[in-house]
Amino acid sequence: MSGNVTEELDICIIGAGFSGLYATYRLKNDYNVVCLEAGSGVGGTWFWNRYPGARVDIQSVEYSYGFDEELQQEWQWPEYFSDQPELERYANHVADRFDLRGHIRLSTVVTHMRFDETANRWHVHTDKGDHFLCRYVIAATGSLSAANSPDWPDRDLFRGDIYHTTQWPREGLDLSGKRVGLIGTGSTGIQAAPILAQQAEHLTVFQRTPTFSMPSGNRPLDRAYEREWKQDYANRRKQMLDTYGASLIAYTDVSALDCTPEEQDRILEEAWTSQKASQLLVAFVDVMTDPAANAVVAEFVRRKIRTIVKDPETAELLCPKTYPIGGKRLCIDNGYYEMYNRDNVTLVDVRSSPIVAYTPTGLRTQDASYDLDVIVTATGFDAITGAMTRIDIEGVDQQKLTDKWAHGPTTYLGAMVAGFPNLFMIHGPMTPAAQAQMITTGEWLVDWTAGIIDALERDGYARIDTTEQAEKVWADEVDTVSQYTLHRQAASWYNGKNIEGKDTGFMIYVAGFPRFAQFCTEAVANGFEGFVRS
Ligand code: N01
Repeated sequence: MSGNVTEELDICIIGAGFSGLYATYRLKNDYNVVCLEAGSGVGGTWFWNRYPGARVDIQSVEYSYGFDEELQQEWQWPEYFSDQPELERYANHVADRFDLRGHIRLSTVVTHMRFDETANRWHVHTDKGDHFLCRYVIAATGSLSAANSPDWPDRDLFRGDIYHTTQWPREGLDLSGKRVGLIGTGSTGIQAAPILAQQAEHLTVFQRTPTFSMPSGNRPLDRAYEREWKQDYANRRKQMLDTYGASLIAYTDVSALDCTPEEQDRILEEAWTSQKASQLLVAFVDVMTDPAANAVVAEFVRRKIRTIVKDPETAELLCPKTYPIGGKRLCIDNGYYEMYNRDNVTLVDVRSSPIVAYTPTGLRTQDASYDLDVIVTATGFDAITGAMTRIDIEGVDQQKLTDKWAHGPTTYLGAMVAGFPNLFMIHGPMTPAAQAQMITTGEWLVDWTAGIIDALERDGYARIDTTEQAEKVWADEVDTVSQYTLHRQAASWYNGKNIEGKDTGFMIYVAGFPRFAQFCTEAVANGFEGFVRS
């Protein structure tokens, strides 16, 4: 933690993804702000995830910024669900349009941070040798930014190339004539697979857990629809924040259990073809709360899989049967199940016979070896906590964040951790995170955080912290609401069970964004309840 201070700042923002960019915009005129970004470009998730097929699963008129009326009126999305290049272009446009670049330091990884209790300053160090002294740190580090690459032995022996989906080469890959192995069938693997199958000589998909997916229905954005949407944009943004997932999909009061089988089928068929991701999960009011209602929807998807996939054995292997639909995040796809009807695609079950090692020519499972030229690991993320715990963070009394979170994150409102003053997280652990549309809720969270900093400045405080008691109250709320849903019944990145040995408990707030925002707003309105200012 040594070295001379290279720069003094009011606020250090970590991450130039969509929340970090907006935080930079929101704070740059009132404070001396620097935004540190590990990537060589802005966009966060949409900078790193450039694998074939990367595309958002929320309509772009929603999944975009609302802070500037001219921007939201002028920007035209070519497609209903934007692909990665378009989202990266948008992030760059925003950085240029709002003069953010002067504040952003690219290719700069924050390595360690230490809080100086006497001066109430954070010392922030980077891999470039910077040593910033800051009054506040805002970690806009993302929920899904720390890649998870299982460490099977003998990786060095493999003579081909290995790519995690977050490390896809910018110039793309020529896969013609190649035998490609894809490990992982979450949202990422499911998006990439159909395109890899088109490009490669052969695609072998290694599946540990089958995933529920529905067709995305992506299409060119209808200009009349866009015009109509934009006529009432500001109001629509407000309405979005009043919905569970900050998205204007069609919610219902109808219980699956009050419908006849024919009615259930009609409603689910509409949801399946709705061209709105997640619509299946809200087709009935009780999909995520009542196991019997959930089973109706899950069985509907399994019937779809069995109808689409011609080989019965492959179809059966693709049918998820061990957890509720929605327990893991519902995927959207562009021809994923149909892909298994191609002659050049093989599905391998690595649940019954796990991958044990790389070999010089591919991969070995417990029972067989597979010859491959390229291995793609779509094995997800050390989610929610990983981006923070990969930074060496030391708070008061030299306590390390990794020690404090050894058995799971503790936070107050997902924003602060007791003993780590003046450090705010955006979309931190125990927030709705990806349960709610992350650009709009990210703007909301940045505004709420900036409001706290503004109030501290106005009222002459130098330090804000939270307490273990407040963390406990919030943990109880997060835990209590999760008991009413079926989310806990799946091993996923929501509870850290996607990674062997990760011990976190349930890390997402699943009672919806409006209730979450109400807690945040009321805490501040009630004299900074749960916070300690000094
Ligand atoms: O990651 P995942 P992801 N051996 O954790 C498998 C968002 N997103 O990158 O299910 C074998 O979901 C793992 O198996 P299992 C979205 O929020 C959005 O796909 O743990 N397999 C699983 O199949 C999403 O939820 C969009 O048994 C192993 C896969 O790898 C989140 O990002 C697009 C393994 C990982 O799936 C994460 O999605 C993409 C092992 N040792 C992502 N370890 C859209 O907007 C892991 N796996 C559309």
